[in-house]
Amino acid sequence: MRSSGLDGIRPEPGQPIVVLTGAGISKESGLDTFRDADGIWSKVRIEDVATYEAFAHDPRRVHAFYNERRRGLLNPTVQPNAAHRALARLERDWPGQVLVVTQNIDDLHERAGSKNLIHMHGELFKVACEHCRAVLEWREDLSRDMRCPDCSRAAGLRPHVVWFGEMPLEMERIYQALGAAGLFVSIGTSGNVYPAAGFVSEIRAQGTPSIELNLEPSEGTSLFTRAIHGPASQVVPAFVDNLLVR
Ligand code: BV8
Repeated sequence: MRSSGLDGIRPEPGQPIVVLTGAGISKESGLDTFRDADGIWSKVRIEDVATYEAFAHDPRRVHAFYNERRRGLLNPTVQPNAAHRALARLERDWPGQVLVVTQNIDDLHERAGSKNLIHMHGELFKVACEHCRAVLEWREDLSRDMRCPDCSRAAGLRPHVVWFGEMPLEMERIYQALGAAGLFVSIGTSGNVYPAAGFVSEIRAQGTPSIELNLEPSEGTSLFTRAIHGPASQVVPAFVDNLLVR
């Protein structure tokens, strides 16, 4: 039976901490996860809305899928929760670097105050132009006929989101951070989607301690040194308090 505290895995002051987050950290802010019973993939198929082929085949349907999620994220009832805020506090108060690598495309980590942050699967409030490669802030609905503000060409704008089969962003920087980490923390992810789900195996192979903070055991839970299960808004602040106690 794994112990649930930090004894034996507490990083030394000055050691970097890498935190991976997934949809579960935003659930208590009112955003759906993907693989829970009522999750996004229970309502729509990945093949229909989250691949480049889907976009090429039916751009109107893919735009509608992301337009609906972008409007949902603009809803004023959707706010960062105590877990997002605890990670911003950890970055501010931990005597060493803290990097948050999120699979999420919402902006709740930024709004909670996290600065050292990588969106490896892209961002809902950004669009990319396939003609001029510009990546631009975007909060309205998007459609195929809209013109790129930079190059003025139409039929080239897409959500700045990494679809299945596309390379996640900033992988080199992520693997460098994992290689130097004194502790790896995984929060609110089911461990289904690669390469993110493979990070814990890299960490384990280099002998770095890891901890999973999740509502329930993830696919890869046995690979973690430690696991604490419960809602993120409760277990993450308690974890951060414990880390910062000295
Ligand atoms: C790529 C788009 C290659 C944006 C997403 C092995 C190696 C490499 C690739 C693969 C591989 N095996 C298979 C692949 C292909 C594929 C893949 O992993 N498929 C899976 C389904 C098997 N991977 C890819 O295609 C990736 N690309 O590898 O490219 C390549 C190589 C060279 C050159 C070019 C290409 C791209 C993956 C990214 C896809 N895009 N999103 C969007 O629409 O959002 S993935 C999607 O899943 C989201 O980003 C999401 O974040 C991510 C992971 O899901 P989770 O965040 O974990 O969410 P989930 O619902 O699953 O789980 C939520 C968890 O929270 C649960 O455990 C739940 O218990 C918990 N929870 C719930 N409530 C709470 C809670 N926890 C705490 N508190 C709560 N209150």
